[in-house]
Amino acid sequence: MNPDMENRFKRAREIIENGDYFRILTHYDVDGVCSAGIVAKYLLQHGKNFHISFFRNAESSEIINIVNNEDYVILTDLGSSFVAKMKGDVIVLDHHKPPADNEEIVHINPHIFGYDGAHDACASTLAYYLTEDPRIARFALAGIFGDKQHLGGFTGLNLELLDSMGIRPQENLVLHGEVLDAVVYSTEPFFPGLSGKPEVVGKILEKLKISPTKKIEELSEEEKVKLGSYLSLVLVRESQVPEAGRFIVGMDVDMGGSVRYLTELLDSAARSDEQSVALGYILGEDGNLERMEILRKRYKSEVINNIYEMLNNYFTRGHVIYFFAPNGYLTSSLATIASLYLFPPDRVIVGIYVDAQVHISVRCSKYFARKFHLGEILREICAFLGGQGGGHSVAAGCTLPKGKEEEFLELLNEKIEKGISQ
Ligand SMILES: [Mn+2]
Repeated sequence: MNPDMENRFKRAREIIENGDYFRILTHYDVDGVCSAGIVAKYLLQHGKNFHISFFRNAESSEIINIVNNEDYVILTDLGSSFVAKMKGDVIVLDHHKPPADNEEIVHINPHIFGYDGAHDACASTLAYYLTEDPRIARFALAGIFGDKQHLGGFTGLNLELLDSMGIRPQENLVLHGEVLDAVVYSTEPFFPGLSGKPEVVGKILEKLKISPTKKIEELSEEEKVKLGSYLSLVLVRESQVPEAGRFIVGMDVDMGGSVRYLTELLDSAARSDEQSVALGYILGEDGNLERMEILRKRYKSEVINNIYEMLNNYFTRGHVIYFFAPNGYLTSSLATIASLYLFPPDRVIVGIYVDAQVHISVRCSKYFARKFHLGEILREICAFLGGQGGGHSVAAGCTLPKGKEEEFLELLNEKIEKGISQ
C-alpha cells in the first residue's frame, strides 16, 4: 500500500483512540452496510460507542448537518463528494471519485493514492485496512462482490487483501442452495423464462434427471456440467450480451462458505430496508442468517417480477435504454442486471424512479467505460439541471427535480454520442 495512505489509516486510528462516541454515516447497500459494520465492530472491540445511520443519497443536508454538529464522525462509502465542507475529527472512507482532497480531516479515498476506486478498492476494503482484523475479512469481500469489483479479477488493494490472507478465488457455478430454488431465484444471471418459474424449472430438472432438492454443492460433476450447459444455452438464446453463455460460472471465494452467497444475503436485507438485520449479522448475531434467507427469497422474487415487467416496458433513445421502476432500491438492481446480463454492451441503461424527485440509476458496460466516465457525465448534467449525482465509470446515480427526466435523457444521449465519436 501507498505509504501516504497508510499514514492516513494511522491518523484515523488515533482519532478513534481519542473519542468515546462516534456517529457512523453510510450508504444503504452491501458495501455501505459491510464497511460500517466492520468499523462498528472495531469500535466495539476498543470499548467505544456508536450510532449508525444509513442513507440512500450519498449527499444530503441531513448528512452535512450531522457532520457539522457531532464531535466524532465516520463516513463510509460516501463523503468524498463534499469533503471540502468538512472539518474536525472526521474520517471518510470512500471510493467514489472525489472532486478534491481535504487534509484537515482524515480523507481516505483510493483515487487520491493512485488506485482506481471502481476496481481496486471499495469502502469495505478500506474499512478492513483500518481494522486489519482477519476475522471480518469475509465482510470486506462481501463489499467487494457487492460493488462488483471482483468482475474481471481482483486488482489493487483488493488483490493485496486476498494475497495477504493467502486466499485464492475460484471459478464455479453461480448458483446456491437447492437446485430448483437456485435457478428459480437466480437474478445474477437472470434466466429469461426460468427465473421465477418453478413449474418450468421443475420440468427441465426432470428431463435432465437432476433431483430438484439436491444442493448445488452436492451435484456430481456430470450433473453440474449437464445443468450448466443447459442454462448456458438459455442465456445464449435469450440475452443480447455476446458472452452471455459464460455467465453461468463466476468467481467466488470460500471463507467458511461462499462469499458470493453471503453477498446476496446481505444485499437482499439491505434492499428490503432491513439494514439492521445485515448489520447485526456482521456484528455477530448468527441467528439473523435465517431472517436473511427469507428476505433473499422475498427480494429476489420482487426483482424477478420487475425484470419481466421491464422487459415488456422499456424505451430506447439513441444509445440509451430506459425504464421506470416502482421504487428506489429496485431501480439500481434492475439497471445493473439489465446492463450486465440482458442488453447489448453498446447501450447505456437508465432506471428511473419518480417520487417527490426523480431518482436515476445509470449503468454501462466496461467496453463503454473506456470511452466515457458515467459518474462525471452525471455530475456535469446535474450541475446543469440542478440536481445531485455522480459515481463510478460504469455505475452512477443522481437525483433531479421533478420534470427533468426528458432533458436528462437528451443530455445523457448527447454526451454518450460525444464520448463514442472521440
Ligand atoms: Mn461502495
